[in-house]
Amino acid sequence: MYPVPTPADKFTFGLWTINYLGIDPFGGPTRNAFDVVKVVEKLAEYGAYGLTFHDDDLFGFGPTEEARRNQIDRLKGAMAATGVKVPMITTNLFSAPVFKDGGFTSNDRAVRRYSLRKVLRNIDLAAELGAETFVMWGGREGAEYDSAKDIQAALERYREAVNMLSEYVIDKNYGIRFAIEPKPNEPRGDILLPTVGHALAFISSLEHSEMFGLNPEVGHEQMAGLNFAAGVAQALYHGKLFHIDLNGQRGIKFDQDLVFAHGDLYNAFALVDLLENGGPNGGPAYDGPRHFDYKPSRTEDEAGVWDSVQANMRNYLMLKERAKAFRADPEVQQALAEAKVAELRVPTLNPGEGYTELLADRSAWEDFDPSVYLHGKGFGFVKLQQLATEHLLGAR
Ligand code: GLT
Ligand code: MN
Ligand code: MN
Repeated sequence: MYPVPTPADKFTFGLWTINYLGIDPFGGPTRNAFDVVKVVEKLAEYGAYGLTFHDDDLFGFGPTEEARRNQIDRLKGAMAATGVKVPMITTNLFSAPVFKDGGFTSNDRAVRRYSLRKVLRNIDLAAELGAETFVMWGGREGAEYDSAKDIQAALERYREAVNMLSEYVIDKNYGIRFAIEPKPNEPRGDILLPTVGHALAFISSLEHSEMFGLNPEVGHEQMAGLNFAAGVAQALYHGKLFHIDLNGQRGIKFDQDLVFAHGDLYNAFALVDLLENGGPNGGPAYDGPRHFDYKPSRTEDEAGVWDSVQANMRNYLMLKERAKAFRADPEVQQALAEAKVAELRVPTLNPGEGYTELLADRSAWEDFDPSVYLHGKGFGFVKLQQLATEHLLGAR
């Protein structure tokens, strides 16, 4: 039996994920979109906590004021009826032709000014719906050709844009934080702020850097061959994991957006273990929404869409159970001790020690025998990984 999700698990879904029509560069839609009220009702039925969306997911690009308000009010009605929350919203600066060279960093200044107005309008909506996080995925902020984009100018324009947005949130007293979502490529040949590391460096340059963090996505780091759980650990280390996009990816290829854990299962296990058990006292290291940003495969009909919604949550909860059992297993505890995993938390220098004391410490050099590390002093990491495998496969 699998565990049953409840709103306390804080599972959220993008409206664009459930309403992905199956369009890819080689073929048109294989499904119709669901009405937002139905999506909210279904999410409530399955035990999810919330829904997220872009402006254009809810009322399309360039709606009349009346159509926009009507959809917002219908969503609010469904939220009130079900208790489903909207903890995050975001703006689409990538679908309409006007954004073909990006929003905040388009070479065309008029497009940049229009983009800022679109985002300001959506920040107001985020505040109206009680969202705490505003995600910025700059899928079109990039280029195909090196000579076509002045990267340093693009970074400066991005910085100018988000500095202004943070001023707006402060002046309006909105209590919203921004989460930048890196992606290496697709739809652009190369995207600005391609990885967690690039985004962290950029954030440190902002005027109100405390208001900016990350919304890393499993597949986006894995598309670049990077270890997602390790990237998330670094984001946590810097206090910058503001939100997270969970999905599945199998290797370095186009962005697959598979169901969470349907890609690199080991890394999904490591990730859930980190989020749930990686805090300073062994508790959760992250308490924000567990947001699924995936695409129900093009092959699925309506039943397949709802199956995939449930699969995301079940996989997370099953991995959470597996990770808990892994941590509680005395053999694992012993293997962790043998592998000296906790020893890395011990500072390398003694309290008050500097290079003078270290240079005087004979045990660190003169009396230290590095030769015993040849054919000895193994760490037993393989044994530990095998224990993880046995827990992951339900053999323990
Ligand atoms: C788009 C993208 C996602 C982002 C969304 C937020 S939009 O679907 O593929 O990774 O999280 O803008
Ligand atoms: Mn993706
Ligand atoms: Mn995403």
